[in-house]
Amino acid sequence: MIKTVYQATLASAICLAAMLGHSAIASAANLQVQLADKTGAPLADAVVYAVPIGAKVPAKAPGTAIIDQIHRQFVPKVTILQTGTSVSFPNKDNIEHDVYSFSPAKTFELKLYSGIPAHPVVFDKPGLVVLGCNIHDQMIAYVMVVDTPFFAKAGANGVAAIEGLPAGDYEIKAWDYRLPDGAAQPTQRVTVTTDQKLKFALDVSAN
Ligand SMILES: [Cu+2]
Repeated sequence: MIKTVYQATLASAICLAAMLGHSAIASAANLQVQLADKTGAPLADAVVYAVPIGAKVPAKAPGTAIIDQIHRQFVPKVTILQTGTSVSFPNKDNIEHDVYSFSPAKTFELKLYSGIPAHPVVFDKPGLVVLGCNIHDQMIAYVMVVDTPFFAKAGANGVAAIEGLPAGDYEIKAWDYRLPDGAAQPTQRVTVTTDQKLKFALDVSAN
């Protein structure tokens, strides 16, 4: 008798899990993207983003991000964020730094400063923004500004995971700072219904 009740409970628990699993799949999926060069070596810090085709990008309040200056380097070197995001640039060194960009997507300069600037910089247009410091030539950072909340950056293993994608069609676009200037942006079209994996082999050799 006890065993029968246990089995019935187990069966309904499995059924419930299946139902929950099904609804989770119907509402959102995860896309795991492997980013590598043409030899198959992983591209750490490569970025990827998903642009819905024939569907509106869900509204999202503009977020915030931080790009530090530590030991005369921008940290992180690569940032991907959604249009409208405010970025602060804390200087954690005991020397002054400057932050400038000549990129059309965001042209600005934070003149030599210490500490944290009073106002963050709002990245209000999509595109690639390249940052420098006019004192330290080796300081360089990249900000990829995208018109979608669905994006990710690869870890050391070259894997980037875009989470919570509603089912639908997407253009998946990849970018890596090692790509030659003006290179066509690698793009793949996918139909997302459930969790899936994708690979990009980027031709960074010409750089
Ligand atoms: Cu500097």
